[in-house]
Amino acid sequence: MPTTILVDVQLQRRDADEHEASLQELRQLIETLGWKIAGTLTQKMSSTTAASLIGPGKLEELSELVKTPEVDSVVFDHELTTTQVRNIREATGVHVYDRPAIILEIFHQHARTKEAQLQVELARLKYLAPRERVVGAKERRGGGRGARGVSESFHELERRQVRDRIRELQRELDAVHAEQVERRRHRVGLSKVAIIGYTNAGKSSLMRALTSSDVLVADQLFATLDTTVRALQPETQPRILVSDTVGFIRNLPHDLVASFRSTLDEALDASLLLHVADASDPSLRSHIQVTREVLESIDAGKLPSLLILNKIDAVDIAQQVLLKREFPDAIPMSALQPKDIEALHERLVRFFLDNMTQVDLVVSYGKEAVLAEIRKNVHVLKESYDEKGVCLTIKATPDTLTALKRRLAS
Ligand SMILES: Nc1nc2c(ncn2[C@@H]2O[C@H](COP(=O)(O)OP(=O)(O)OP(=O)(O)O)[C@@H](O)[C@H]2O)c(=O)[nH]1
Ligand SMILES: [Mg+2]
Repeated sequence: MPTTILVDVQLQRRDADEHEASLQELRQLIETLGWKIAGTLTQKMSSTTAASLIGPGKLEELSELVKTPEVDSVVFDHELTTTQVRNIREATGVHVYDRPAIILEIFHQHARTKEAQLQVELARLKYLAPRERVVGAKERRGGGRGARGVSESFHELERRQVRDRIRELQRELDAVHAEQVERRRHRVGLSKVAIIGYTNAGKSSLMRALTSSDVLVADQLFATLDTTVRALQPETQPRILVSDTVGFIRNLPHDLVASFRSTLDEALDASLLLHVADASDPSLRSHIQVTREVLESIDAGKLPSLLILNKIDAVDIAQQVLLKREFPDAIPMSALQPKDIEALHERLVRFFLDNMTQVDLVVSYGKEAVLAEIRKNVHVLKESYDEKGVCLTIKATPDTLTALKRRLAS
């Protein structure tokens, strides 16, 4: 089993509770990977050093610790620069990870679909390749005259290969995305709800319960990487589609956010966001904050959303009262409680009905495909025929109407 030493860098200016929560989360991330933590080295400091983050004395201490035979890496609870990774690796002789690198490793392990695999490879190349490459080139440099020139051309070659591969991955992903956009464009008239929130909040559990599906639920971080879409069950007229997405986490690597943007686009496309938060987690507030920030960063901050305080069964009554006062508009519930699911189901149906307006439209002959879709997915009140086509009176949300008009005009 890969075994690691955790380096806990405590900067004086950091909030103590926040720091403890973040460190605990990093432990959980490492466990999710299936790695063992052989020990923790704590370094309290007022400022970090540019060369190796921690001071030379601590670095020596760390080098001693990694001499334990089974230890093959060190993980820093702090983001490291390329130079720092290189220097620490040189001093210790083992792999060096920081928080973003660990998250990337998990995504790498968990990617199932072709798209997720492409996204992760792209993010890994962008984040890890520069670091690995610097180390690799240095190692090969070796002694002797002339060796330097050889390794540098190696370096150049690798750099070009990485660049080419990034371009190729980008092309493949663009093709996948174009296909998805096309598919979404055709899913006209559907009422869509997206489940989003911090990792391990219970999003997939909620998805399962609302749609009677068997998506993966696991007590680990980033169990879900791909977006799944299913119809709300029992089925409603019109149908409501629910999607489950990748979870958010503090300090999500930027390249990952960019790579997973398309996955989150599914959420952007929804009329309503179900923001799921784990009410029993002491870091509830910062989880809600991080989730809102990520939503802002992908321009989804303005979408209507319902805050779900999930796992309320694991919260004591006194705490529940406080939560109610602090989040008066939120829905306290448990994804594992059938009566809570029923109430949420009703609330979702009501949300769409309340947002619908009644309109008349004519579907000209020859647009049978659109007509079939309207009959399936839109609330039709009246239907008659005249020489222009089929005259319908429907009830639909503004989003649906816009999409429908676009399709009828094309
Ligand atoms: N007590 C309790 N546990 C819950 C509830 N909902 C979910 N869980 C548990 O929380 C853990 C995480 O659930 P998931 O549904 O996989 O969470 P997720 O948000 O999809 O997680 P990721 O996909 O990893 O981001 C599982 O062990 C669930 O059984 C709840 O209402 N109460
Ligand atoms: Mg999940």
